[in-house]
Amino acid sequence: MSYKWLETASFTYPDHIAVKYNGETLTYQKLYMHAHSLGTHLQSLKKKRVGLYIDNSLDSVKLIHGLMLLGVEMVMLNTRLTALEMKSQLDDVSVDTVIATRSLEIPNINVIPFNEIYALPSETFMVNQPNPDDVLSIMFTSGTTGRAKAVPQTYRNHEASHLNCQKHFMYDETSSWLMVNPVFHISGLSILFRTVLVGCTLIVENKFNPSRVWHILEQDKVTHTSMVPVMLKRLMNSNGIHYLKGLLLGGASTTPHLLEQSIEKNLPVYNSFGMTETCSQIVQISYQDPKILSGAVGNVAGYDIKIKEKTDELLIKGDSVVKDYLNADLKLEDGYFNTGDLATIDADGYLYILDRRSDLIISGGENIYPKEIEDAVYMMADVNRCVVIKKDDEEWGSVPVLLLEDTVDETALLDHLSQQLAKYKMPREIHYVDKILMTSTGKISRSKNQKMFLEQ
Ligand code: S0N
Ligand code: MG
Ligand code: MG
Ligand code: MG
Repeated sequence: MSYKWLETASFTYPDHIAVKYNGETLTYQKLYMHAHSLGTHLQSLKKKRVGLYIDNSLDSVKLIHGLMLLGVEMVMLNTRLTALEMKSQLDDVSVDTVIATRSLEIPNINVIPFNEIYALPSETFMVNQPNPDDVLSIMFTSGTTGRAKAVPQTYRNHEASHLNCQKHFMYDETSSWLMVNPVFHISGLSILFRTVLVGCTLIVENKFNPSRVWHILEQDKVTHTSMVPVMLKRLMNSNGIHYLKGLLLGGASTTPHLLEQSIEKNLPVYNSFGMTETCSQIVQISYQDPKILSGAVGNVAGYDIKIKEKTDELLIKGDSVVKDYLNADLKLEDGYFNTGDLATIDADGYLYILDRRSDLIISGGENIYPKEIEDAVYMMADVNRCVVIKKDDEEWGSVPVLLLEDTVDETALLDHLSQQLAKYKMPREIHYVDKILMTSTGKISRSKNQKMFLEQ
């Protein structure tokens, strides 16, 4: 089995449209030529680990394929992060070079603007022949400690994830898949790989504008797409014609109401569960299965998925599951990856996520770990005790709220936090409390404070 995915597609389907962006299209043959040409100018990066600061665009698709021809490990940066957050991630995986499709400045990082690549000296080269366990992409997912964990996703992981997805979500060389999720998340990047692996069309969109999305769905006769619930919710506020065979929903929990509403609009929604560590969805459930409305995210028959006794934590094993983190230990339990999420499996094998891990806030599909915010707050000299909890939010699902014992200069605090944290991580509310509640062992208790906040 060859892992030269673009080369294979360009031989098998040279004239198929590989990618469409903003009215521009490239066939697989042309995409290969573009990727190869970029590769000739990027010889100095061969087999290296390089950061990518890219938006959803044609250039980004060419670039990713070009770097794959060179065997580069791509560190995907979330473009919403601050320069400080990116710098700490890059340092953690020893990266000093970033290619950017838009302007970027990070201290002590060599930034190569995409547009300047063609001016670099060019050399012919042998296209890389990847091994299954070579790392293809690295994504960060925040951890309990507040420090983001680097997740190395291999060729085998991505391929296994695609094969699993295809079984349920039936796409083939005639399909066209609209990518509205950021390419730096696995929700987006997985689509880039799924489409090249079957030789179908990838349609790229950079902003989630509902009326524009409806327009593309109709005009390009899109057959497949992926969304997080906040996107689908926005889509519900307008109408349009579509030819969709599947709309893959994931990244955050959803409500029966949104599912019902979408199904009423004839949208073929598949709810799913997946993570960065599982290289996207691992289980999914079709709109045609009545259990979708009861909150099931899939059936575990045929999967190595189980629930840990006593703790109810969801354990997963499989070829799409990554083996370790680059900067932390991934604890395998009996060969299973412990997701930390609480789940249950019913008598018919349907999986329900009861609660995401208690310290995780998912806002519009972006993961936020309270510890990251608390660490940033503690950098202010006049804060002795604080805790970040979550609050339900009509628009984003949930958002962070900061509880403080001490009175602080809020303007200074917010100014400081905005240097440290991406905008979506900024506390939406700040509350002063008499006492931040502690555990019996004298640590700040997130759950007790969460409960107190809800009851007040
Ligand atoms: C929902 C999105 C598109 C919202 O962004 P939008 O509308 O572009 O906002 P902006 O115009 O840029 O900014 C407006 C204001 O809103 C703030 N903001 C933006 N995003 C958020 C947010 N998420 N939370 C809170 N605030 C946000 C901005 O800061 C700005 O503020 P002001 O006005 O003050 O300047 C965008 O958030 C988005 O793209 N979200 C989705 C991200 C995503 O894809 N997450 C999934 C991650 N999970 C996984 O990848 C694993 C699961 C998975 O693989 C999967 C997931 C979904 C579907 C399929 C799969 C699969 O298995 O394949
Ligand atoms: Mg993440
Ligand atoms: Mg945006
Ligand atoms: Mg490790």
